[in-house]
Amino acid sequence: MKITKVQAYQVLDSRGRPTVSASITLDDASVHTARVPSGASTGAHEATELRDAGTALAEKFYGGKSVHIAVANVNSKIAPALIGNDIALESVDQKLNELDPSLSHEVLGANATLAVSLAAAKAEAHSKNQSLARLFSPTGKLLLPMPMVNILSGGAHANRTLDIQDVLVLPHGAKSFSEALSWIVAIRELAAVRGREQGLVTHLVADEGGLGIPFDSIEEACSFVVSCIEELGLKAGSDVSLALDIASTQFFENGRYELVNAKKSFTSQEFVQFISTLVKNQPIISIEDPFAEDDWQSWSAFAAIAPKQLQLLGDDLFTTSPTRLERGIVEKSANAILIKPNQNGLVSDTLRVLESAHAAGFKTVVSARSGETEDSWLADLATGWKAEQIKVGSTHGSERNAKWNRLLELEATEETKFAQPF
Ligand code: 2PG
Ligand code: MG
Repeated sequence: MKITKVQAYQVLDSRGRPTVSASITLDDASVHTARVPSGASTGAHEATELRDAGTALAEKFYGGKSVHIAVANVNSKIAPALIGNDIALESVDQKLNELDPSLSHEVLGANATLAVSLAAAKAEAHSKNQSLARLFSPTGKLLLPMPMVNILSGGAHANRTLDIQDVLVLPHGAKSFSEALSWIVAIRELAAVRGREQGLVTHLVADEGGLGIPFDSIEEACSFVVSCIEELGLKAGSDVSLALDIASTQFFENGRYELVNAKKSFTSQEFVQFISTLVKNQPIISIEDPFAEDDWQSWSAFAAIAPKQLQLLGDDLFTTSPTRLERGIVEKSANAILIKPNQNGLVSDTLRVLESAHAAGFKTVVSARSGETEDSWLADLATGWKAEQIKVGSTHGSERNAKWNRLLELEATEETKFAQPF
């Protein structure tokens, strides 16, 4: 099938900020639309998100965040290069790389390239009469990823109620995806009730749907979630474990890790010790960005002493970049990578990063952003790509539940297997 039209326009994400939506029309008149997410705790090495700030196109009331330049790049630069071509994700991505050979997609904007790339993936799946998940995994059982789900939020997503960004849970003892999700909903609900009873502030629902309950110490926040897990009759550490996103780049200042709520300040070496003690004292099975994005030394120092079963997960460290992943493999900085398509800018290049990670024995967690849309493509990508884990925030907010619901749909309608990464 051939591409007859490519059109982008500006829409809103879950924070009410503008983002790019792109549609590809095929010669059977079908239209395939994709919307891109946007982060708040973004890494310095992410692909370029083009916004209008400082240009004549900036819309006053969006505070410079409008995306008309990226939209115009799709409509006037990308569209003419694609119209008339056969639909195939690989060739669309190749064309996008030719139009903007910069690694960070700074010419066209990664928000422009990713929107078109995703629309192309959906359009190719349609042309083959497949779902998006099946485009990448045409035969056999689909692998449903283990959900890593946000219970408490802090950092940039919740007005810094906690020093760290997220306390999440991994329900690795569940037998199915739907059972895993039911445990998580119960844990989150109970956390809200018990928080209220203990006189804590529980009304702040954070950017990703987690509870913005303030805790001065990370240990207290962990213990609170563990008590909710156990009250439900689940075993912390074997049914459900904790996963933390420390997002430490956010509080790394002048070479020190500054925990403002805890009123503690650490050198890199001291923070390696602090993290080491934390993972010993709590049933933590995964820890993301414990060290800042360019503090490579601390990453390798901690990796050398970390418990073997601990997932040491790089987000801002790797920013879904092939070169940064390569360095992390060589320097043994981590053993897992967060995969965010909009940190990279293209679907097929993101898949290549995931494949290199798997080849190096790394675990992979496909992840949404704090600013999301109702689009559910991430669930299909995680499944089709055989990523064994997925992170999309909490179980509140339709932009989050769109992804969980798509996974429930795949579980109900396809031959699937539930991933057991732990
Ligand atoms: C992260 C993501 C999602 P953001 O740090 O992992 O939780 O946050 O999209 O704000 O970068
Ligand atoms: Mg992160």
